[in-house]
Amino acid sequence: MSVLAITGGVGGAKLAVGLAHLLNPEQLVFLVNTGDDFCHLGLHISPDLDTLTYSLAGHACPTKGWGRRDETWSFLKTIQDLGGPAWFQLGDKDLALHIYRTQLLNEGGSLTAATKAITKALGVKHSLLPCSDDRIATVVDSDVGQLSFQHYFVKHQCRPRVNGIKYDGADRARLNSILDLATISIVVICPSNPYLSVDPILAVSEFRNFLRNPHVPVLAVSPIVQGRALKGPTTKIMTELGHTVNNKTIVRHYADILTGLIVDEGDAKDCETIKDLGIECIARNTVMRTIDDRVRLARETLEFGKALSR
Ligand code: FO1
Repeated sequence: MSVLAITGGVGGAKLAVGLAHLLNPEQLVFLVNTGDDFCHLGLHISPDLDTLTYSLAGHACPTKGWGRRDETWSFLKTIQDLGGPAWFQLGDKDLALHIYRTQLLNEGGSLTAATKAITKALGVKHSLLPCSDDRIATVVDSDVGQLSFQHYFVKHQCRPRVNGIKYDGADRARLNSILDLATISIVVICPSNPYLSVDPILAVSEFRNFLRNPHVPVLAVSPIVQGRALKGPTTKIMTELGHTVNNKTIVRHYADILTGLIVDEGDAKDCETIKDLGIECIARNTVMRTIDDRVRLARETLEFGKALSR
């Protein structure tokens, strides 16, 4: 039996690394958001798959969280000099990955197969599965119109006001066929942005139906710490969608699938309210600054999951 970890970008990848330290590839599978994927300069870019790949391979840029460490920027500088688009920063090493993935896809391979080839080449032993090999595109309905994910997140730096978010293609997308749901004993929702990184995965109907299975505990590590998200636009989007930025909002957001929530120790007072809502709750230090933090929180998450499996 194995643990299935759902993750998006930077925030989720931190816990993912902790889980990968504790569980071997037969015990842990990653299901990764592809709603951020887009075609840029003719290249298929899969940011959340790449963030997780680089994080597990030890190549992630420690300051940005995305892209690679020790990067060079000749390509980007040159395309800027030529008058091309430089708003989406592609380092030279990162660029090679996008070119190679695009080549594999153009040869008829699936995103799953391309990811397998790339993760293997980078020495990643765990299985990183795109949530679907069918197209899913997160679209942000904002006060400046409909924006593709990367235009919202990078080009507009999350400034536009969000009125709604949709996941084009998710209703038709098939769950990754490599994933054998019968082997999953615990599901962990890593602390990624619920609206931008987790919901596209949950929008794949076959998967959301599976998560309603009462025999498989679904745990989430809250991305909210003492009334705010540690990183990214979660706080802003939650507010703009009319919600209070707290753990109760997280519980309500995942209400139909959630078994237990891990809140930060500073929010331990929330556990009583959350238990009254029928969701198990424990408080731990959910701020992951060091690798030891990531491994510790991963261990605490797995212990919580085992306790809920009994
Ligand atoms: N995020 C930015 O804020 N600015 C960038 O220029 C940028 C480039 C980039 C290149 C490759 C890649 O895999 C990710 C990149 N990201 C950038 C992050 C990306 O937009 C986000 O990681 C996800 O899509 C959201 O988690």
